[in-house]
Amino acid sequence: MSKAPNDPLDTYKLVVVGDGGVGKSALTIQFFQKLFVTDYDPTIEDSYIQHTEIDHHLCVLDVLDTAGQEEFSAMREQYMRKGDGFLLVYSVTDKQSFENIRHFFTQILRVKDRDSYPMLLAANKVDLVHLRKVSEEQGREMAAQLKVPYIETSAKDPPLNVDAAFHEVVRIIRNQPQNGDKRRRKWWRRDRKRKTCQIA
Ligand SMILES: Nc1nc2c(ncn2[C@@H]2O[C@H](COP(=O)(O)OP(=O)(O)OP(=O)(O)O)[C@@H](O)[C@H]2O)c(=O)[nH]1
Ligand SMILES: [Mg+2]
Repeated sequence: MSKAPNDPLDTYKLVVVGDGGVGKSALTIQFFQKLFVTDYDPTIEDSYIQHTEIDHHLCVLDVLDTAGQEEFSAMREQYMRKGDGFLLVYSVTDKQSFENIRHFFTQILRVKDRDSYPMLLAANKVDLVHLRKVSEEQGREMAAQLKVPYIETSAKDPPLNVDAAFHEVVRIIRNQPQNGDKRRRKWWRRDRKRKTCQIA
């Protein structure tokens, strides 16, 4: 979270990640423009910015909609560095996209050099009931293992939990401990200890 010099409002940089075709752009466009995009046009990188009121506090939401397609995966570390919080999106109709969530999760923690980071697991396309391959139970179990909240979404009209998903990530960012308490990844702590021992 940061404050621009002339902007008294908190700015939250959210990054939407997940495999290609899971609905990252559809969710983002539904959130910002209140419409459902039916066509699939693979994203390279799009960003959206808007003033939003969340829990009676006005803030600036700066959302980066990323490329899920493997050919753009080299850009991932760069955008991960910029994010204050992440929406990890998979499609309930695509088992592989669900399994790949772990890779995004692990990469974010590695790039941030942290044990945990503000993230939310979003199970998208729940309107496609007959095509569903990943159950709510499996989704919740994954979320529990990763220790992140779980939400079921649909970007299709009428949207389900789209605003709630973006707002929840902001809440997680707001509720995290202040800078001094942020925990570094364990290996880093071990590494530091080892260095200290060598010096002594
Ligand atoms: N039924 C249904 N279709 C959806 C939903 N979300 C997205 N779609 C459709 O799924 C397709 C892919 O959606 P996108 O939002 O473009 O996927 P993406 O994750 O942005 O894909 P990349 O940009 O390649 O990473 C489009 O045809 C969307 O209309 C949803 O919640 N329900
Ligand atoms: Mg997209």
